[in-house]
Amino acid sequence: MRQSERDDAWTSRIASSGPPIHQERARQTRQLILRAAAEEFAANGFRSTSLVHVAQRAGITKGAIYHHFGNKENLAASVVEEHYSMWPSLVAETRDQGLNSLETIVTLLERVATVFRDDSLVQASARLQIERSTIGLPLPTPFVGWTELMTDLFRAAHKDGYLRPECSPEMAARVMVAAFFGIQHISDTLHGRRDILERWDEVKRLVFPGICRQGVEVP
Ligand code: LUB
Repeated sequence: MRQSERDDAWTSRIASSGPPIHQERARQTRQLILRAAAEEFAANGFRSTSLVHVAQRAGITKGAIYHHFGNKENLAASVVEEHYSMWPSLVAETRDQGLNSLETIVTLLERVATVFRDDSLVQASARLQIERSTIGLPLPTPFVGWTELMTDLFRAAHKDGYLRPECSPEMAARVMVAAFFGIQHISDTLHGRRDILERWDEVKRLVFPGICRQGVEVP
């Protein structure tokens, strides 16, 4: 059973029981647990995180965590799933700003860098992805979603004439996802992501000119 089916099975079993107020309370408790677990996973990693500490941080019982998620492995996998579910709304908001195709990419990645700096759920997911072999559950394959999304965005930039002829949207997407993953990982390891926006700015200033047609000004 895929993680998302497992997660849906847990959620639907809880959410479908009882009146709407109970379902809303179940949803809120689930979010509270995910956020508390993300703080613990981001700080201590999968193995060293204890559900007792997650429960204490969330201000609920350990039983409530078992009720919503079953075990620590399922909780970790749900944190990763929750992370990936965050991006579509951020992408949609950025696409709706009326920017051109190149501005949209640059603006989106700057917003993503900010989220990586500030959001413990994203930070926890990035760490759990690195520790994925210790979790023992299927997790979303990293990088695939972002590479597909960036390819789509660079196809628009290619159509608008912003890309060098020798740079395909697929190439641009692979380079940009690799560069972004690298800067967020190094910034996290060395500086707790405090300097991620400065590192992103260097990628923007040095990598984009290598992707864009001569004379295109990178926003
Ligand atoms: C992104 C990470 C960290 C890729 O899975 C992913 O796509 C990612 C690991 O989970 O950075 C760059 C946007």
